[in-house]
Amino acid sequence: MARQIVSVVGGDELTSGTPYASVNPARPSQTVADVSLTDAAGFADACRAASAAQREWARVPAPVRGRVIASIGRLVEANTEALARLVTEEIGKPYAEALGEVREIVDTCDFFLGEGRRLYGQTIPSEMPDKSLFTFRVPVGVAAVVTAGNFPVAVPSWYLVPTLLCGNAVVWKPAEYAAASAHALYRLFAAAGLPGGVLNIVFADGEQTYAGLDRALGEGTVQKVGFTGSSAVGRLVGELCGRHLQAPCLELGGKNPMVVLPDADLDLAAEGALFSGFGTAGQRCTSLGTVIVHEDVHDAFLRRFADAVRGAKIGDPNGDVLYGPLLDQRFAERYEEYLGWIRPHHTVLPGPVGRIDGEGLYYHPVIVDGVRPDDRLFLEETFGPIVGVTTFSTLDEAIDLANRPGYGLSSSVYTSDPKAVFRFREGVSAGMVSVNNSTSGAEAHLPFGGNGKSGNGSRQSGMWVLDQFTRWQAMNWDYSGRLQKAQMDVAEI
Ligand code: UN1
Repeated sequence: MARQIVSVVGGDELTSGTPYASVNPARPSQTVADVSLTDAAGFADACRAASAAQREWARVPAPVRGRVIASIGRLVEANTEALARLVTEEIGKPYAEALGEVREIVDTCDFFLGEGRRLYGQTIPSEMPDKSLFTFRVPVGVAAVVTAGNFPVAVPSWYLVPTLLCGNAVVWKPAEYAAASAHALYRLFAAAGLPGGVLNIVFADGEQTYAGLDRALGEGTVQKVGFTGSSAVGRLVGELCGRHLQAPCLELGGKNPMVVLPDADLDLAAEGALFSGFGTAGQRCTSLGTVIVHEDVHDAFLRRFADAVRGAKIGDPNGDVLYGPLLDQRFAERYEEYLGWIRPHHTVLPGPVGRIDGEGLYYHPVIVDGVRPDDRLFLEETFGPIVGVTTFSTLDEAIDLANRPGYGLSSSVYTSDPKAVFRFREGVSAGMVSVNNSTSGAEAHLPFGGNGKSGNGSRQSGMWVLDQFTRWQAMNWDYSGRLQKAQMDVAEI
């Protein structure tokens, strides 16, 4: 029987709402969860509940909040297999990758539990005697976190863990098609002893979420928005936040390039292209978009890449496969539109294009050789198992091509020349650069994020995320007993 999933606000379940079925994309006739979606008013209520709970949570000493994070990590670790199985069932992610995703939550908890004993401020010298200056990190208040379903538990943890650690309350709106996985993670967080109202989970469709967020921002019950999803929706979220004078944390799409220089290990490059282009069925924001390969090694690389793709196993995500089905029907439909961007000047490898016969949302892997810089396939994110290939003759040209689509999330360069590595790093607009490695596979303690159409420059993960979910407060303390005026009473020597 399918699970019944409802929003939880201030510790209470919201039982009424619009029904939505989250299905198994490997067998869409199987419902994984019957979800009840709330509306804009429900979303705004959750933000009010979070606001009411936040002040008390912020007064819990940060090291004690760190212990709660430690408990979350232990609970997640103890439930690794069950959570990974559920992720596989609900979004079709291969089980081995789903295990890795759960591991990433534990890594994130491991990193931040100690931060509860740091969260440092500073002492700063004053320009006047008998006066001291200090800085403190203060929680922003309530964070509204809206996440995608391709990483239904790891990427949300990148927000939830540091945000809660810093003393904020959270309203989390996960993707509906990954509701059961999100709800399972929520329950583990709640079981670790978070007071009611500090973490709220709300299921709602995109339109109601947007309207609810608008209302909450207007009421002053949300101080920071975190959004992971498409560049198109990220723009709407950014505009909405801008109207309320807020800068959101945006983690958006990518058209991530892989540059293969003539001295590259071509076997390694082909293996990297296979994993970063087709792993997770190309549905990571860090997935490879286009291989930009030097003209002298194009044929030799393409042969290896096509052979690797031909040998890839696609199928039941519980088995040993490179990838399983696409996430959900709506992604399959959108992906079929992107396949329409293939043009007569393209060469398609290794074989058939489109849906694989059968019930699940399985698609053939596609390499498109000969993409040109003005092709849609070169310029736009496709979020599916399709990778373009184009050529270059100089490194400057390769860097230009890498930056042309205007995203700037991840990138990779294959070469054995350190000079080329550093020139590439300096020239590429991406927030992340891999050397002789996949575009995907970021680790939980490095800054993660992009520029341009990939985001507004905010970074998640590691200590950098603290600047998103805390604000600096400056304090000065004059113990001279006189009114010392800054700039006017500077001490003389
Ligand atoms: C995403 O696709 O939204 O770097 C995040 C990676 C993962 C995270 C991807 N650790 O591939």
